[in-house]
Amino acid sequence: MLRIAIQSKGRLNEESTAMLQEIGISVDDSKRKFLSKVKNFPLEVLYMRDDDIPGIVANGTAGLGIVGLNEVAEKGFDVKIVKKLGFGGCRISLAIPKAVDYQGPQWFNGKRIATSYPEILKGYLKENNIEAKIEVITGSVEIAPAAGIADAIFDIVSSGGTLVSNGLVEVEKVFFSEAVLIANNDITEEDQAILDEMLFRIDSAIFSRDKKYILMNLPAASVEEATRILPSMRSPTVMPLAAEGWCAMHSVVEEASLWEKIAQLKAIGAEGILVLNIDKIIP
Ligand code: PRT
Ligand code: ZN
Repeated sequence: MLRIAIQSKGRLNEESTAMLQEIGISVDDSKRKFLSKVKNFPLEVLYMRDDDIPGIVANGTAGLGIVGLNEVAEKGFDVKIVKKLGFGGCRISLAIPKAVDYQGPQWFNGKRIATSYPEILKGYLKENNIEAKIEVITGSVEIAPAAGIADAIFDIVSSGGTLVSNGLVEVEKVFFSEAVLIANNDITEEDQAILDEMLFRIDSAIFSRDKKYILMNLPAASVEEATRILPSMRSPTVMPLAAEGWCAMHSVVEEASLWEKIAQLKAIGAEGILVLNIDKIIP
């Protein structure tokens, strides 16, 4: 039975479960369970600490895993990165006390840097010819400079709020991460077919994200212009209305440009504009 390892609790747990739900895989999310079977898909879900996921996938205990790219890079296990999933975005950065007059990465020469990501940091220091001492800490890295344990930190940053509240500034963004789907290098043909079906569904879910369905009434004379404003997957759907000289147009629009498009459509006479959520798009 193909297994997928996901984080049992923590930042990626909810979104990993939601991603599986989104692709029609109903997960029994009682977190007390270590292993749970999926009812409507040939898959078992294994709940683990994120640190253990790359190793468990590399040794084949689970064929698949969802984990931060940072963990995969840090642990160095040989696994296939099958898909970036578009959630859990963060970066690992070097940060220093804000009073320091920082001129560039050479500042780190001879300094002590606290981190939970020694391997990624080693790679960066080597690439930049910096000799620094790495202090490995597994939690609350951001307090290390104030506690006198280190001169700087190398830690995960997302909004930057934690750095600010600890009097630190981010000076080098070193590694960009997000949640990824990883796979064992030697999964069977049968498991590969299951993975392919999952990937097909994931692509559709990612494609549907941040898109809205838009419909409106429009003077027939404006259809050409509206088609330019709303380039759809192939072309927008246009239907005549009972009222002479009017038609209805349906299309898909990126949420980011929604209000800008609405303004343009109103300017060419669009009325009765409806914007609806999309559940799935199969391109
Ligand atoms: O118990 P387990 O070992 O499974 O979990 P964990 O405590 O090791 O990891 P967890 O749940 O904190 O994070 C899991 C994964 O989420 C990480 O490996 C990253 O891939 C991803 N991720 C995304 C983050 C963040 N954003 C994040 N902001 N992981 C941690 N943080 C922490 C960071 O360490 C720092 O303390 O949040 C703080 C910074 O956040 P901002 O927003 O203040 O900058
Ligand atoms: Zn962890």
